[in-house]
Amino acid sequence: MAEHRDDEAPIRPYDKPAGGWDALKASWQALRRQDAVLRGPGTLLRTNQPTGFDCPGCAWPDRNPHSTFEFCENGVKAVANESTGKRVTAAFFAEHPVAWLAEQSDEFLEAQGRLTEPMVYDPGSDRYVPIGWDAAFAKIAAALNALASPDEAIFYTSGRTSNEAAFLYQLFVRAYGTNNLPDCSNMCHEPSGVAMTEQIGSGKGSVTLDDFERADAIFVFGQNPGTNHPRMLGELRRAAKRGCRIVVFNPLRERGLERFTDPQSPAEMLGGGSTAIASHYFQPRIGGDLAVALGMAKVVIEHADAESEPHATEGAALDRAFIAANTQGYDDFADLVRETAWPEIERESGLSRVQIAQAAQVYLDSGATILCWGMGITQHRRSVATLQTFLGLLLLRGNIGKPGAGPCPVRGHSNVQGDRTMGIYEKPSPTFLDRLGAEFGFAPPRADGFDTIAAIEAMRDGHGRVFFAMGGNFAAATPDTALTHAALRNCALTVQVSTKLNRSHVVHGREALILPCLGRTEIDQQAGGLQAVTVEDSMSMVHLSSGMNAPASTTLLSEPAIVARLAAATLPNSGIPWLSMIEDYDRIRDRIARVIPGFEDFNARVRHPGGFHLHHPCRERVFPTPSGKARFFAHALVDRMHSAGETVGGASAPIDPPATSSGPKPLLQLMTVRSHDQYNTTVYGNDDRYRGVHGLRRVCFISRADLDAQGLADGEHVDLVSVWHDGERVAPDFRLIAYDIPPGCLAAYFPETNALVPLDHHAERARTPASKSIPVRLQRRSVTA
Ligand SMILES: Nc1nc2c(c(=O)[nH]1)N[C@H]1C(S)=C(S)[C@@H](COP(=O)(O)OP(=O)(O)OC[C@H]3O[C@@H](n4cnc5c(=O)[nH]c(N)nc54)[C@H](O)[C@@H]3O)O[C@H]1N2
Ligand SMILES: Nc1nc2c(c(=O)[nH]1)N[C@H]1C(S)=C(S)[C@@H](COP(=O)(O)OP(=O)(O)OC[C@H]3O[C@@H](n4cnc5c(=O)[nH]c(N)nc54)[C@H](O)[C@@H]3O)O[C@H]1N2
Ligand SMILES: [Mo]
Repeated sequence: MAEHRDDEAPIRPYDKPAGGWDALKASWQALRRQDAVLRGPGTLLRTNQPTGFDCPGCAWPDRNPHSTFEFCENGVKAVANESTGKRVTAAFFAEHPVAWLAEQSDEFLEAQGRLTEPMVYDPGSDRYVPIGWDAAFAKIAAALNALASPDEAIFYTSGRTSNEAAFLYQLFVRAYGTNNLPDCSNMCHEPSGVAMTEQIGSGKGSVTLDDFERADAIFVFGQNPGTNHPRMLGELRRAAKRGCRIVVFNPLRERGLERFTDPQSPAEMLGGGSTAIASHYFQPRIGGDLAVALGMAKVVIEHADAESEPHATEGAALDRAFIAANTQGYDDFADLVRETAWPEIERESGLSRVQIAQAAQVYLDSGATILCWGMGITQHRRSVATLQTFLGLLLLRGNIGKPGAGPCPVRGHSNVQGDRTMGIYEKPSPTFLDRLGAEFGFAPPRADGFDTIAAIEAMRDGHGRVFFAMGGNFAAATPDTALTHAALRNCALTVQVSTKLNRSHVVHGREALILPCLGRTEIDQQAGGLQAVTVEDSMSMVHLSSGMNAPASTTLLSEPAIVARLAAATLPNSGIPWLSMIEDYDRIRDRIARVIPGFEDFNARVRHPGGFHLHHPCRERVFPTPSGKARFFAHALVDRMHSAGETVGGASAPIDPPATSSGPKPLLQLMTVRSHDQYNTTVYGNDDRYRGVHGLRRVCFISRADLDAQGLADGEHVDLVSVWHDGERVAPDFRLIAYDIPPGCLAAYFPETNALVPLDHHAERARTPASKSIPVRLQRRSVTA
């Protein structure tokens, strides 16, 4: 990439609040870059409105469906990128061989604009060439029907797919005969689902935006909303203004969690004011959160043990009535917490006892507490244990099923939660399969399918032979890049349903197809008239989304139409009325209403302004676990079975790094995070404004102490080398930035660093790649740029 001279100062600490005029300016630039200026503002005014489309940015809910447009810089970037005026045509593909495209950056591929017609790979010329839709579907159908078993096919989903497309897609996949439905959730909030389902009987967060107005304290663990959920800052700002305590745990001081100027507030914008967000900001070590939660629980239980009248409720440390009536496992949890020693907690968390006691005091003083988390918690080896300890902390004081309180996993993709609700899941429940089979008159397969990691292994080993992706960018989002690319290339056929060109089109199987589809912002016209789709946000609100831009090309099909036509071609005798269902999406919704509990009378209810809230039993303190109670889980801080070989990162560390290959310097722990100018694998630009980085992405944040200890200098270039039992992996040439980050910890951006994440380094039980705890050493580059 282009290197900057020092006088251009690529590193310029940002001393302003998040948001403000800079956010407006960045949005305007994003629109201009995409030639989206003319259509942009009109398009934006319809974002997250009752008659518009759901923002393809993130899954944070909309405050008020009747309010005016809620501004969000990164929502603007997402919309601008989709409604770009640029086009990738057949002429573009004729000009550029795939080998050449493969050498271009992710940013270049994205910047070419919207895909316009179906293309098929021609090995003779090493180019993508046009193919008609019918021929494309016939080709995929033939490949699927030629497999020895349906389990040799893999059907990935990214979380932008609408409920209607997702429902049809999983129906097709199961009617075809497999549960191989990995999705982006496998790399994202899977541990949240695993932890909470076992613990409270539901994998979804229980809070709504109303609760944000009523909480006394909000804890934010491992999340960077200033960049990834900007509209959440509006909520946190309102809460802070009314005196709610906001306690942040993050190894980095993320600006959005410190100070925010709300672009919605004329007073702040014109008066140059801002609002302090966090009342308390703690910087634990990467992977230190299990220790933090155990430490906070220890303070709470110590208070309870010292109470003279343990049955008094007013001001009591524990909600004993709730614990007795609604939970099980308290005694074991409390014993474990009492046994866990402070020196151990301090060492693993990287925080002092005094700091943890401060946080615990906020918790004890609060009558209603929300606990939010993001990828800083889930993408670790022991994320399920950490989350179950978070939930235990909430249960201690009855902070679930009461106003202003509860767990709040902050989801990523705008419909990732809805896709799961619709059955995009490799481990479907028997009840779901029974209902699906009964509605459509077939016997769904019962064996669990592949998750993302198993899918990569299957392709590598030759028993995953057809890979079909409904959106996303599998080749760039997944871990262990070299291995994953080889696995994809090992497929007989890869198919990508996409809006934009990306890495997954140039890392392909022996045969390959690109199927371009409509985006959220676009008009979806079917035989039965204009169609709307539905989505479910991070707080279980289901609502309509209807595009209003003209499609990027007249050849595009909607995702539901692509699924239906592929299904009709592949399964001509299924008896399922695929093509009739897509004439009018109400017909799909009628089926959803009959198969999925909570969607009764779907078509009528979703047409109420703002949609409807899916019932969450835990809000009424009904816990659909086998025992009917919420469960405490006692997870020891140091997993003694696995602790012998630990060298970095304590509780979330790898279990068996080699003793010899790391040399004399201790390994550091790398977290891979998003910059302000990217949407997952889509790189909008090379700035990370709030962290003070300009024009660079290959950077690595490091503490001064580690620079000294490693004998390296600020600005020096290194290779990042991850150290694992099966060998080393290298990501070359990162510029070191001296930064306020705890010693032993490093941060760099993904996807550039995905090459470093070993496929078998993942969350226990949930199997989410441990992309936030990669053991690395730094290798000085002999020639620095
Ligand atoms: N603009 C924009 N919006 C997005 C996305 C995007 O890429 N761009 N992606 C979408 C998706 S799919 C998702 S899942 C979400 C992701 O949103 P986030 O969950 O905010 O994702 P990350 O950028 O990975 O940030 C993780 C944060 O956790 C911190 N962290 C890392 N390790 C630890 C740890 O061990 N402990 C603690 N306490 N903190 C830690 C990091 O410093 C960082 O602040 O955003 C969604 N929204
Ligand atoms: N190291 C590391 N790796 C990570 C993460 C991390 O923090 N660190 N985060 C993980 C997380 S949380 C997630 S969710 C995954 C994301 O994994 P994915 O969801 O697979 O990746 P995205 O980058 O969101 O996908 C972008 C592509 O989606 C396509 N697209 C956009 N809109 C649409 C649409 O409306 N329809 C269709 N069909 N296609 C569309 C475009 O072609 C675009 O190129 O990455 C994971 N990978
Ligand atoms: Mo995600």
